[in-house]
Amino acid sequence: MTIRALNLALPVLLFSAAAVAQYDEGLSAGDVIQDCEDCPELVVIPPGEFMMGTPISAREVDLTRGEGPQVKITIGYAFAVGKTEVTHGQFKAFVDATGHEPDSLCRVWSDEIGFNNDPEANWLNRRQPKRVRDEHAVGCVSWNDAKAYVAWLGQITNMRYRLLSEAEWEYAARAGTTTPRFWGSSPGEACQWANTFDLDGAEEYPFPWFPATCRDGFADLAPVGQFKPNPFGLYDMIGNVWEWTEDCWAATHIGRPADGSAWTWETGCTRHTTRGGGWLSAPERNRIAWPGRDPSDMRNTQFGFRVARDLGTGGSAGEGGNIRRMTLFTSDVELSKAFWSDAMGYTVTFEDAAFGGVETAGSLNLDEGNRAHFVMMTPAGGAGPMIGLLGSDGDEFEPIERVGAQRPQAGESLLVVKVADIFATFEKLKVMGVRIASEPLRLSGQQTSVVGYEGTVYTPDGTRINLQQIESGG
Ligand SMILES: [Ca+2]
Repeated sequence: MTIRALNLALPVLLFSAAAVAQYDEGLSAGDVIQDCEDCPELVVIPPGEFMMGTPISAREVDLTRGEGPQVKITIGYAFAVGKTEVTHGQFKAFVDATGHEPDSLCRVWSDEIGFNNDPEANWLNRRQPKRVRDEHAVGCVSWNDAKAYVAWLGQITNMRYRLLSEAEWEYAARAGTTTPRFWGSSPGEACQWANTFDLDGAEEYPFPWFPATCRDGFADLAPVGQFKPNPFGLYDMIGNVWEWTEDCWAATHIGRPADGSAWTWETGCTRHTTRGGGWLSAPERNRIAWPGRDPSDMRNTQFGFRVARDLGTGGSAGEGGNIRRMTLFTSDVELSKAFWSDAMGYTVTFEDAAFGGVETAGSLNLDEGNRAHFVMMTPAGGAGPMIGLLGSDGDEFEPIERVGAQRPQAGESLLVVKVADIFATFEKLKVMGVRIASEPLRLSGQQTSVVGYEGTVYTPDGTRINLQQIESGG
């Protein structure tokens, strides 16, 4: 489901002569979207350009980390960025759904031995905070864990979720500002904007560096979103947890892609850039431009991440999860309407007058110009007429007659045709609260004359539905 919150800039724009730029999915800068109940909320970020890094003449600049000289980056596309860091509760939903097990061993603080790689510490038990809540930012997760999480989000939503590139991260963090911190220059003003190492932290933790000379109310990790957002409406872009980015770390910005894409090596890399500082880091590292350089499998109590997502539909990038067409058949018209409009977030026009010509309310997750159609077919064997939904991702709409040879057998209540990733569909259904009766399994093709996958689910009202992917035909 796509939830659109009020654009925060709307009251101003109402009195402005300038038109509000509209991006894919009909979204504007500042819109907040959420693709599923457990998905992170996202803020739509406009295209733009900025100078990445820190001027070499700046008072605070760390050339050993490659934060200078500056390079100009032009981001020619709007995209969506996690409003907050990924939370413990959101990561828990991923672990529950997938069984993904982040490794134990996390770098934490101990009053007895200081910083140490604790083999008993993990994302569930990070020592700091002593008792983790769902609203806390997730921590003790590696770059690999973060990549697995965004891949899963892509699968269950069929949206292109990913980590931010380092350039996108800095662009989003700056939000049009050019100062070392998005509130200005002074680390001593951090406490209304960010959870950094402060006087509250210094009372509890004897770290060997100076705190910011203010009190933010948290000695260690904070729940997300406790401080003022930056001008883009993003929270904790400085402080709380460090955020993994897609990029390989490099000792300079010279040579990096100028279009906002991630800078990575064909051979892969062992160190990725982390950004934004953290609750225990020194004030000079809690700056927009200061990059961490950390091993992909490293876990640290103050290391988490934030997600990004491309606008527009088309499946998860790199996962082969594009849903090109999907067809749902059920003999229950009302169930079908409710299932697709409520559960999948589609707006569907019932083109067949027999079904009332009704356009359902709600959001349309297909690109402009794409269509989703309910179609009717009469299966062999005397069962009653069925209706289905045929959607398109931008390819020309293909009528159901194309798959006439694959019509369902009598007694089958539903057929999904040419869903590119039936497993992604199952994950999506799980998130919707649909009970999975049987996981997708490969068919022999004996009964359907095709090779594919099938599984059975129950809708929330208990109706049994068979799902099937057809690999051939069409
Ligand atoms: Ca952060």
